[in-house]
Amino acid sequence: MLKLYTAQVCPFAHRCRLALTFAHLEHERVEIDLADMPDWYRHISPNQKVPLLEHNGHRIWESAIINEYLNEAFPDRNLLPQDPLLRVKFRLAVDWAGNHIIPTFYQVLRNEQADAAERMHKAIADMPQWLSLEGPFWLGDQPSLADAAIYPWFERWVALEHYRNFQAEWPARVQTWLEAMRNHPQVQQEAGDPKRYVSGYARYATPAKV
Ligand SMILES: N[C@@H](CCC(=O)N[C@@H](CS)C(=O)NCC(=O)O)C(=O)O
Repeated sequence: MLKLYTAQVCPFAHRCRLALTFAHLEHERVEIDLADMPDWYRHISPNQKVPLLEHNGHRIWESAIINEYLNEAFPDRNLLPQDPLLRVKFRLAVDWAGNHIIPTFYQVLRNEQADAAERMHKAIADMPQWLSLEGPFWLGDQPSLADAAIYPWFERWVALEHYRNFQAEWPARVQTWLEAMRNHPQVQQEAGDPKRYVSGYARYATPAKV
């Protein structure tokens, strides 16, 4: 039995929701209120965060580790291609996004570093070299853990547009990827409400005055 503790607003939890859905894995979901995290959840969550996966009585946390576990525990679900070089491409892309797109997303949102927007424009311009040439998905013609790991921040881009008027100039290959993702039925199944992303990020974008 698989159970995912998740929160709709959380991009890290979104990674695991996408992986479970891409893999067609039957599971239960428990929505955790991050604004008022229940004590019972604090007791079971080793890092006090979502996502958390339970599988046959075992607990697994950290989104990237959960998705790696799903890939290894259910190898027939093709979450990653077999080709070792495509797996390298997956790891390099996730590493790159983790160093460039993801931290910069929050820096732009919080408006806390003068050069963050400029660095984000550069990361977007660099992005095509990390995607497969053929596409339309990150590693080829099927969505994989690479898409699951990186797309959640792009679905939340509306928050950067709303709070910072950040207008990205997507290179053609990135535009193709975004459209393929937005139109994919399983991605749509997991899609959040843009208005909820905007309201959910208000506390990051407009910190309380002290
Ligand atoms: N490195 C963690 C990050 C998870 C994370 O930061 N989750 C946030 C929500 S997006 C959280 O649960 N924060 C706890 C809180 O808001 O109290 C992962 O990849 O799973």
